[in-house]
Amino acid sequence: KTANIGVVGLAVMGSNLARNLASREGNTVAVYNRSHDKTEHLVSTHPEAGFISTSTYEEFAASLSQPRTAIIMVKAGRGTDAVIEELVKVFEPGDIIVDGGNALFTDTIRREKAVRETGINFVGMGVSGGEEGALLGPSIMPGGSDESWVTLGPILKSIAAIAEGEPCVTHIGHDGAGHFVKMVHNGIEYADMQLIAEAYDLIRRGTNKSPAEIADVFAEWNGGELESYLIEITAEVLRQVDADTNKPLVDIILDQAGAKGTGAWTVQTALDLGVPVSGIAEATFARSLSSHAEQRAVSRDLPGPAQALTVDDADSFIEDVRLALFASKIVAYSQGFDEIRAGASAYGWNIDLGAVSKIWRGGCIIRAQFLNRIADAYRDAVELPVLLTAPYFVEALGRAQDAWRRIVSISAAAGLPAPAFSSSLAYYDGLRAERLPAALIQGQRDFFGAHTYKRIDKEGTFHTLWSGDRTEIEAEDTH
Ligand code: NBP
Repeated sequence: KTANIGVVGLAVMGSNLARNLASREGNTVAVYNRSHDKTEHLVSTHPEAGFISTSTYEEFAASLSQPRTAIIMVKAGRGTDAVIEELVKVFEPGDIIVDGGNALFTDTIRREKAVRETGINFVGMGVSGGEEGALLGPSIMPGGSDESWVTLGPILKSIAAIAEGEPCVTHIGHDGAGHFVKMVHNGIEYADMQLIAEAYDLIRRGTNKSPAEIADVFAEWNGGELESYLIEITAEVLRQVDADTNKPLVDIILDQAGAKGTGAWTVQTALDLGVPVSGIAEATFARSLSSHAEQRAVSRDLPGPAQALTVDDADSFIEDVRLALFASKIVAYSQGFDEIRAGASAYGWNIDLGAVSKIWRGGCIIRAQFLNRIADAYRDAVELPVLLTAPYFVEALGRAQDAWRRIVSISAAAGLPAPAFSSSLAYYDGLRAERLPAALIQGQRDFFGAHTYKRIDKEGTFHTLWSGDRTEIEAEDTH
């Protein structure tokens, strides 16, 4: 018996992905794990899958039909390099090694280059949707060569989530493109979660509604333009009652948010690319701030405003919060797609942004109705420079902006942190501005560092002789 696909790494993600693969018509799956007991456990608990159990890399390679195709699902980092090193020894030119772990895209670019030298294909593949997604249908973001996509495409389409009849997988682009897009997906996820958390907090403080009552608000929102997995699970979390204390679980959970680093990668990469993903950055920093318990403890007595948040009409306040959330969410996605566009241009990937939005409609954490509107926007204008200037979003922002401004003002006046709401609004107004005070910054830079500036009224690069007679001279362009 030979397998058409193999999985290396049988912790929760690998096991579930292997079972997903095995459940599809026509697939026979070979499995391997460094500690063989995990392999035995998977094979014996899932006889229906018909796995081919292997205990060495040689046996694993021998069990695969050609071109051999193996998906690695191990802890990202050194583990991935260790497995690649072994597979390269037993695979042959034309075979395909896929890394489905959460690799940093620059590692994927490096690995692809190294593996390609051997004639073996290397595909970095983002997989989103957690354990359940891996088992039932994830959103899959493969990079790698066109040649590997020919073999891999049909297999991945068969295991991906389905959204409106279409599998949630597309060939994103060469080498690290898939992991890059997965990284930005996670960054957008951070922003989306922070915005929802700010909305919850404002409603709670503004209306004194209980978490269970706010769960109803989110459940209702989930029936409209905010419909998404994250809004849906927010209602579930808010409704949960702690068995020990009988209090809402959300009041018992320690308010320090963890992070595994993909949000930070998104922001670090955006800084390198010069893309202002301020909403994603605020969301990432908000998690950091929350986790600095000692700093929060010594800051608790800092002065705040005399006036607490007062809300006269709870229903209209909640509607304002909803609109602020929607507008800020549009900004977060617009910034995320801007980063993908910039990454594609910097790394030479040909990424179809509309196709990316479509494969996020199912299987992944940010799955949402709204992504159809993004797909529409890129269908109508492939080269759209700013996503939020597409007609649908312009209309939505026009409808939301007054409420958004009210919410940002009210929260600032009441001393309530709403960093993602307010930074998203500042980004929006920054983009809209006819003139920005960047002109003054250029003047300052020229003053202390002779960094030169351009003029609005004539070509060329200029410097003012600040320490001399303050006349202007034409200068070399030094930036
Ligand atoms: P883990 O990230 O916990 O990794 C455990 C697996 O890595 C085990 O199979 C382990 O083998 C193997 N491994 C390690 Br550690 N070092 C190894 C080495 N040097 N050589 C060979 N194998 C090695 O597993 P996971 O949570 O299933 O995640 C797998 C990948 O999927 C990760 O990259 C993760 O970031 C990514 N991912 C996870 C999720 C999620 O929701 N959990 C979602 C999307 C992507 P052993 O059994 O012999 O120790």
